[in-house]
Amino acid sequence: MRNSNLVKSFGAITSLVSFVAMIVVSATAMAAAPEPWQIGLQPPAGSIAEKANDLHNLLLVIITAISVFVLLLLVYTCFRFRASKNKVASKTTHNPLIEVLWTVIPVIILVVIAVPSFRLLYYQDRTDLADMVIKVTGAQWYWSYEYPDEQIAFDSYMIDEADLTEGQQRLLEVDYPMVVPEGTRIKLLVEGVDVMHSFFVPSLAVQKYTVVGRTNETWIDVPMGEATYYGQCNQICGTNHSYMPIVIKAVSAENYKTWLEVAKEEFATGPITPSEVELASVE
Ligand SMILES: [Cu+2]
Repeated sequence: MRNSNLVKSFGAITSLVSFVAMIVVSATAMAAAPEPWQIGLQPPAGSIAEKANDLHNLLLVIITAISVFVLLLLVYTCFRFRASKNKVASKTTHNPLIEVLWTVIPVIILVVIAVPSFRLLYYQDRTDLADMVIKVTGAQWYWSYEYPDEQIAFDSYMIDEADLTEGQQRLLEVDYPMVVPEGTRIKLLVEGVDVMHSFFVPSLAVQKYTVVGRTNETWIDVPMGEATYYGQCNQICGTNHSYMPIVIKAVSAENYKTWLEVAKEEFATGPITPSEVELASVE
């Protein structure tokens, strides 16, 4: 009883902390980026990230309870069985009840962890309800974004530190971000052209390896509200691995339309066929 109260109040405290963090973040123009002295995860954006955050909070409660229990057990054992009070050592070798308990209880804990883990794993794996498709290609050392339905494609390079303007994030800004309309579910087709990279945006809880010659699928659930989501390649991919950030800019439907008009002029590719993509990557 006391334990479940403890778990409840711990859960309440973590929810309160994330709630306050979300208010602070939304008050300072929505930008999902790492912050100096950050301890927890970035505030979750969209359903996948919210579910991942909930699982993280559940695991935090479980792992804290286990750590405290093991610590107390160690302290008690050191005190209770200290040499000065136990001149003759105990010869106990087996205790069936304890042995069953320390096998069954961890199994139950693992099952409690496995059920929500698998549920989330399958939820974030793919969606049938995508509003649009974007093909993401990882290259040494930049990202390419293709919008097959709009027939546009463009490369996205990091902005050098010397060229940053006031308020921009070091090592995280790019010249051409992936622009998406707010409140959409986007299917991402992820591929690599030279070595393995990884498309990782923490606030949207998406991380997918880009593998040469293989198209991986994942999706992002971009919530309502104009916001900038920052991410990075998180697969060690060569010298400039740290210099290929990801920027996803969520804009209103109206602004997206305006961007699309300009983008269609600037980044027109004509119909994209797989063979063309392959050829472009070879050149
Ligand atoms: Cu990379």
